[in-house]
Amino acid sequence: MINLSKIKFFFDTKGYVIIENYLNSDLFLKCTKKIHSEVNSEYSNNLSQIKKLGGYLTGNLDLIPSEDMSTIWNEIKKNNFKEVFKKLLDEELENYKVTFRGNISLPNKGSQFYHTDGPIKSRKILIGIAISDVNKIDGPTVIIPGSHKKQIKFWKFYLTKFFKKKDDIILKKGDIFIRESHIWHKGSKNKSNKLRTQLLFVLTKKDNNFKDEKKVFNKQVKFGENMFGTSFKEKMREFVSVYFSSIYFILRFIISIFKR
Ligand SMILES: O=C(O)CCC(=O)C(=O)O
Ligand SMILES: [Fe+2]
Repeated sequence: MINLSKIKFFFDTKGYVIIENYLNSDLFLKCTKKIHSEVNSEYSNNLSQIKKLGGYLTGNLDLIPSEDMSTIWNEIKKNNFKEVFKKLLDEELENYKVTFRGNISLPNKGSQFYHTDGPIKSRKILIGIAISDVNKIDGPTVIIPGSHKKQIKFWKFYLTKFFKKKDDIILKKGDIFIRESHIWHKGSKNKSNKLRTQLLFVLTKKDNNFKDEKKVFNKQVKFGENMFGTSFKEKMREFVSVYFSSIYFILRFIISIFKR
């Protein structure tokens, strides 16, 4: 039994929570096995295309979903997720729309700068699913607990970051990891020789124009760009961020001082 009050307290204080062994059905295991093998075969068969994607130099790429993600979403919902969501947010799950995504961190790469995935005012809830265990060497997501409580600029965040506690999100297959999108976090370096794949369900509040359209999926999962685009300008930006990271950092630091 999940202790809902305990996870609610954790979520409110830290801005994230892990619910252990939430998914363990045969259907979940079957889908994750399939996604796992598709990600691996895509990486070995299509590496030349993957190398062209924005995010490849950093080593953290987007996962473009297949229908299996929809099956996994149904498994989550079957497991009383409505109640968990209501407890955490005091809102109805039906009032949120879901987008399927994921993050693939490449072997010996994947280290990002700390960032948020959006401003506090456009609150989104992200549900990450480990499709295999994620230990310290596999490039876990790193979270700054409590940093969801107020909006803070890049320069201010980095000035105080060294004093802050960092939580590595270590996961076992089937754990779910729920977080606020505006919390400070990053993908850390994947020091293993395997791809680290995390599925992501992004929940956004439905607006008045919301229409429930049928989703069209790829036959199997694919890699997509992440954080950086694929244009020449974006490639240059990513190149500087990876190979001249201090220059990139200083520029971002200065720009953020003047940004409203
Ligand atoms: O892969 C991860 O652990 C985090 C990735 C991430 O935060 C992002 O791409 O925005
Ligand atoms: Fe992020």
